Amino acid sequence: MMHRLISFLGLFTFFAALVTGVSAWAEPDLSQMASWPIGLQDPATPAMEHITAFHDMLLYIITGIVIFVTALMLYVMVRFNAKANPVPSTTTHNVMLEVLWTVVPVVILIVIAVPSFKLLFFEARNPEPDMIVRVTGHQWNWEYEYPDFGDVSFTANMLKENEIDASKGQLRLLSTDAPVVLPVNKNIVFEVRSSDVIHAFAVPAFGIKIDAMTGRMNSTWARATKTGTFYGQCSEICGKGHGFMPIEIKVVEQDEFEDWIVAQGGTIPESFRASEDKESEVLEPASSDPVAVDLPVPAEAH
Ligand SMILES: [Cu+2]
Repeated sequence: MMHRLISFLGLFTFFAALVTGVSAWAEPDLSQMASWPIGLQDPATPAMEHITAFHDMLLYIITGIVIFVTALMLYVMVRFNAKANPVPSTTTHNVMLEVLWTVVPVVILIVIAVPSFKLLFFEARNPEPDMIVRVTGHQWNWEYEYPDFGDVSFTANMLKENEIDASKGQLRLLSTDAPVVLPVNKNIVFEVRSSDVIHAFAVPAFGIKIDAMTGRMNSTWARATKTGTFYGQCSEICGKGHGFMPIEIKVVEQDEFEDWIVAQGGTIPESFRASEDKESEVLEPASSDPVAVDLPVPAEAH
């Protein structure tokens, strides 16, 4: 009896430690890149909110399928092994069963496909832009231009390890000497190109990843819904400096953004200043459940 109690206590302690350990492990701040996190980075745009919701829905579906198939297999192994069931059935057809195992997967695929395509179109069609940022990939840094704000352009290089100032929140391999500054709650279209080989402009918290090609321009869009610093990395193997051309984006309030543009020697067009009061097209998800959401289709850019 005592023996059993001790082993029960041991088991209990083990699981308690496991649960505590896992919850401590899951705790990293997902607003930034974190070591060994569980889950995706916190979304900073509607597109990433939809991606996260879609990912979570898929996780429920796949978990259900895994549990169901595992239970079926265990049942068959126990109930129909040679010892338990020495005389096997000779049944070869069962219409009901065959219809079911065709129809149920089709229904599951449709349930996945509908929100998947909605999300794909939502991301793929640029809304009416409030501003454009031209991004050019080079071996191995990123060049940024703000064509709507006069002559603002700069190249952002990764900070070397001895240049990192942790007190400013700078991060190794992610911080740059010239962060991209963007206004919050504005439709920003990124026009992405390359001057040499294929790179890819990717910012996980924005839910964007697009190839930077030579000889053509790709575009994607983001509407940051909160201020803060967000990081990305080149996501196409582009040579020996591939891991060392990070993207650092600071999202700030509009007046702070305008001050920054002026400090860079740029000018603020009247239309942009005016848009401060006027809400540009808001792309808010109506619900976190992608199946229930009727995603707004952004107006086509000219
Ligand atoms: Cu690259």
